[in-house]
Amino acid sequence: MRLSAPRHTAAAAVIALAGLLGTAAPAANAAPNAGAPTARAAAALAAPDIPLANVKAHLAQFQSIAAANGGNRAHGRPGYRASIDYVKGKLDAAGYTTTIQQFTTSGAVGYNLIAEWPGGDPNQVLMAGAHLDSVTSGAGINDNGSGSAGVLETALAVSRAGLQPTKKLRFGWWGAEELGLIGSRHYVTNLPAAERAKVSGYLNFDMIGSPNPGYFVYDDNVALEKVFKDYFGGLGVPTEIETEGDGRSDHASFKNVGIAVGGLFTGAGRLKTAAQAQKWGGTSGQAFDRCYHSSCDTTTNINDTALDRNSDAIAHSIWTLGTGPVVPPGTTYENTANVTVPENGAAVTSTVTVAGRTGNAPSALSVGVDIKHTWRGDLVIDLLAPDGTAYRLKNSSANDSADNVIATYTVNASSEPANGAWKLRVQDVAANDTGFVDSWKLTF
Ligand code: DTR
Ligand code: CA
Ligand code: ZN
Ligand code: ZN
Repeated sequence: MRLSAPRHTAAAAVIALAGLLGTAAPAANAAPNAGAPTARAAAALAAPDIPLANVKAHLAQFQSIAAANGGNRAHGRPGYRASIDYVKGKLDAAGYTTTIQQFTTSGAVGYNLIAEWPGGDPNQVLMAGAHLDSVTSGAGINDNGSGSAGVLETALAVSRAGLQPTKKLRFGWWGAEELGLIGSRHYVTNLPAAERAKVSGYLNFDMIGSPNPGYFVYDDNVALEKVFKDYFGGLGVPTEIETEGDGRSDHASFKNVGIAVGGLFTGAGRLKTAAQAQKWGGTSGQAFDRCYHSSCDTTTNINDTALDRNSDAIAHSIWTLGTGPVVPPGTTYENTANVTVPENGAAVTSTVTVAGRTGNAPSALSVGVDIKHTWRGDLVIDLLAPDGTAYRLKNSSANDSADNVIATYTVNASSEPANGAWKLRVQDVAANDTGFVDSWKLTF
């Protein structure tokens, strides 16, 4: 019976710490005195300040485009294509590889713009995006020139910095969001499954400069939410969870195919409460954006502080997630502590802690189990995800009198955030025969 400290915790902590300190940890299950670290994990770099004036210059361009094209930048109208051409021109000049993806909806051609920054691990894609279309009633400067400009200026800051990210940075500007997330859904639908699996996270920015702003953070993924909460915490700005309902912007297209999502929002037509005005300033009883979907959504419909803070938060998220440690596929998280399984008694658990990942666990999560027992048919074995969701690995079986359960199971855990405390739960449900969990591990 092996008696050893659970290497998983130490290993995961070392991996996480190494990611910050810039030295790689040996694999969790590496043999003692394993060779030099296989790859240096990069330390996350600090993001530059995003100049508010630059972001507002993009908004001024969007306003001019709308004025020159019938007063809007809506799907199917010339102002939208002119907006695409403006953003594309800036990115091409900054060294990005850009692609325009066409689609048709409501009888008109729509366009998505995708931009990739050279370098980074193509198997670990970090994506950020914003819808570029407005409604037909106006220029759509807050909704969503603000998000489009914040993402654009962050991409330009990456170029100015000559950033060498650990992840592949990909940016998207979506068409026809106002018609029902059409452009982003077209993108993910046409992204092969193998390519989707490479996207470690998608960050969405739709309305980030509302004139009576709130500071809302999407809570769809714990790791991505934390990046933004930590940023605003550092500013001393309280945040709230974005609660205007899932599915209200392009992140839903990505979440619907199992990609981890996060993002920021400063509010639309809902009224700011007194409590919110107390913590954020502004006017209680008034909408976060009184010009939501209206002709008055112009460059005067922006709160500079909110736009500045959120643009800087976008940069923080790209630098933090894009230059931080890339935990390579095939990393193992193991617990070798022995846990006695009570004979015909209560279930016991053994925990491995996963850290440093972004996104969800894979659809083929490998669960290696090593349980010593004198009648394995007595045993019921489950994998518990960090949120408690149980995945049955093995049922009991009265006739299976063989010794030990030494097996590897594959679990579709793609709906579970990767980071957190995963547990192996084992119960002996029959009399006689005893055993213990010798070790178990997750590999992905
Ligand atoms: N659907 C977005 C505005 C919107 C409304 N609720 C949310 C929540 C999260 C992001 C965006 C929104 C639009 O009109 O473009
Ligand atoms: Ca700034
Ligand atoms: Zn809108
Ligand atoms: Zn919007």
